[in-house]
Amino acid sequence: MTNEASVVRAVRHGDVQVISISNPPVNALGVAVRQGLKQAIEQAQADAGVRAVLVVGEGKAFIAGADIREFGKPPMPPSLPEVCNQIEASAKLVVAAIHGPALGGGLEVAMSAHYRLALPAAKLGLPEVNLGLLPGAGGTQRAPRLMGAKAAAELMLSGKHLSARAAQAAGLVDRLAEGEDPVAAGLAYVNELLEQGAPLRRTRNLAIADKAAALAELDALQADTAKKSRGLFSPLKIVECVRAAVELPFDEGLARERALFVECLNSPQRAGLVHAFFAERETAKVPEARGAAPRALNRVAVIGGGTMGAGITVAALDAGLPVVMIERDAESIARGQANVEKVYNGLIAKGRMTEEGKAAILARYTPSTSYEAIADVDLVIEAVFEDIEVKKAVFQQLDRVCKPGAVLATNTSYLDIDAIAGSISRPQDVIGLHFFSPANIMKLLEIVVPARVSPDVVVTAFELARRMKKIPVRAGVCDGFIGNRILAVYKQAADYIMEDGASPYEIDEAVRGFGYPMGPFQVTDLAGGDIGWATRKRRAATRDPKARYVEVADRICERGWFGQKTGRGFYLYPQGARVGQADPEVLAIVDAERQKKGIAPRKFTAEEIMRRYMAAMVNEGAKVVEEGIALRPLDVDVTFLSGYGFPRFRGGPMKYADMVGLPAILEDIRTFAKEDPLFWKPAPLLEKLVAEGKDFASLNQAR
Ligand code: 3H9
Repeated sequence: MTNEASVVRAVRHGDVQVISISNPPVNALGVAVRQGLKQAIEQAQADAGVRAVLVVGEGKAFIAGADIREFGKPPMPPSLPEVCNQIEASAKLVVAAIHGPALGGGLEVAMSAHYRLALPAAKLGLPEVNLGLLPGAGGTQRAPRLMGAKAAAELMLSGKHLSARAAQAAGLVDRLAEGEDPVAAGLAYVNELLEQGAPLRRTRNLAIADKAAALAELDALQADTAKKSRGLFSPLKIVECVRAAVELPFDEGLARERALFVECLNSPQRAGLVHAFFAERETAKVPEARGAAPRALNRVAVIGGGTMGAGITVAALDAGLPVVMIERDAESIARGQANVEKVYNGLIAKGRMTEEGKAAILARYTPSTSYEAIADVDLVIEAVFEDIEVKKAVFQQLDRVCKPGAVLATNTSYLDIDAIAGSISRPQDVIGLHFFSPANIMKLLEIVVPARVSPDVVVTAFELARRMKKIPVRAGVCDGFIGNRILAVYKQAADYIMEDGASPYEIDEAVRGFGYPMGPFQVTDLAGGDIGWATRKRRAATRDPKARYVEVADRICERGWFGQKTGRGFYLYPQGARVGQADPEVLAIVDAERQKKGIAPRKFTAEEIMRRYMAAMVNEGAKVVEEGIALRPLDVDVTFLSGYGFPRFRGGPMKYADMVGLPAILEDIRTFAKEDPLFWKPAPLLEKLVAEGKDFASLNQAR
């Protein structure tokens, strides 16, 4: 248990009281820190020998904000707004010296000080919006007074971090200093201010210039935010708070902020977003990380220069790694190189990269048609055609040329990695690295752990993810791993809903209404219907003949309608349009399929569609956890948040299920099972949790 004595220290340097916060890892403002700060400020007021106060953070951060772990628990005094007001009201000069992140409540503390100094590594921001919140300790009232209403609102709406220099230009910081020691730089600044007889400049007393213009700018921002915030609750509340800062006296503005903050705090979106924040940091905590260290990771190779191989190559180059790309012949490697260059040329066209920048990156890129060129690399990622025999042939080559200890990874999205590993002499070095397309952009990396892999190979894969700034999720071997396996099931549910009466357009609309950027049929059209068609044909022989099979997509593919690239799929894309139009011929195909099976179509509301869609997703998610394919429910959540467009404010499918309540989800599944008991088989884990009165969160402790 922390106590205020250890997390906040007050040390006199002459007549300056240095209050330092020491609450690793990021000096979050938990109850002990708030108590400690309050006490230290009170002591400084009472001590006649103290002329000024300097607030600093120890370690890497100034203060990263409120302690996010306290949200949703009963509030414990003093509140942060109270502490901020007390700092601002200090009768002695207060200066904040910022040398690292000063985020959210951390910046609110700094804005309550009378002056702010920033060192080069400072990062200032009000990122509460990312957690479904707004700055709730006076930030919405003080930031507009320091930097202007529009700039303050934009900072809060974007959640962006400003560098020391940018923060000074914006008016948040009064002085820049060199170095890394906030105490030394801070003391010099405090003494200078004392010498000058600088006034106690309280932010609350600063005026906002030209209120009419500020309000007009906020009107425009409000309209823009309403359009862009896609179902998010807190962005419009942020604009409302900044409006209050312009229109109302400071204390009334604070009261308004408090009321709206509490609304945000109590919203399910806050619970979902905070879950997402922590879940993304938990996924790297895997059993293999205990006791194993990563292998060397200085040079990598990518086998294959297609879309996936080129995307992975770019991701590795962007991470600063030298990359050898292997293709089978001169023509293919030229195409591979062109695929890589296309990415950088796109950046140059957008003005986000220079020709020199591109040349510097490509200096680390070596194209080759000879496997001998990868004899000394530390890690190889195979990204060739999705066929087990083709992949095994590549791994034979890798086994032959790679140095002992090289990590041999496959980017397969569903093939049996145990079988690939078993086909060579070093199964302990084989792992799955399932990137998502476009691999240089998409954050998710499924790290697929076969039975015989050595723990240090798993740890090396996580290290690669860290360097590539990917979000890694550990998955076990099965058809589709975590993401594609669950996707296949809810996609099937969507097909059933379609055949039973909803149009693909109604289903897509319901899914978008839930918060997804696109519905499942739009995704099929974007990815290309031929991909799923090929998979369905391959699996036809092994499909359970008793399982319901919807043929609509096959009828569409048989006509050569593969989606956007062919101008029509489930939707019509006239003249290469990116947004599809409803197609009466597709509806006729759906109708014909229904008639063939004797299905009388019925109406589905958006809510009914989503209940089925989500029940299918959650049920399969539970099976994936139960089988150990995902370590914890949170790994399923992160997979869908970062790889499948699941709305972040809902926290992921398993968090969503917890919020709806597992008994309700199970009841839905049992009801649907009356129509189709084969498809709607409740996951035993779900039944067990309901019987025990538990939720998925109870399984989220690191395993
Ligand atoms: C707020 O302030 C509300 C107020 O306006 C109003 C109040 C009334 N609390 O990210 P990392 C943990 S809302 C608790 O891996 P990095 C994190 O979970 C807050 N814990 O490091 C991890 O723990 P573990 C507004 C926190 O160097 C460890 O610290 N502030 C908090 O890549 C290291 O984190 C924000 O939204 C926290 N506030 O990045 C800032 N922050 O080791 C959120 C971090 O057990 N934080 N942890 O897994 C960040 O953006 C990044 O953590 C930061 C460091 C940039 C600071």
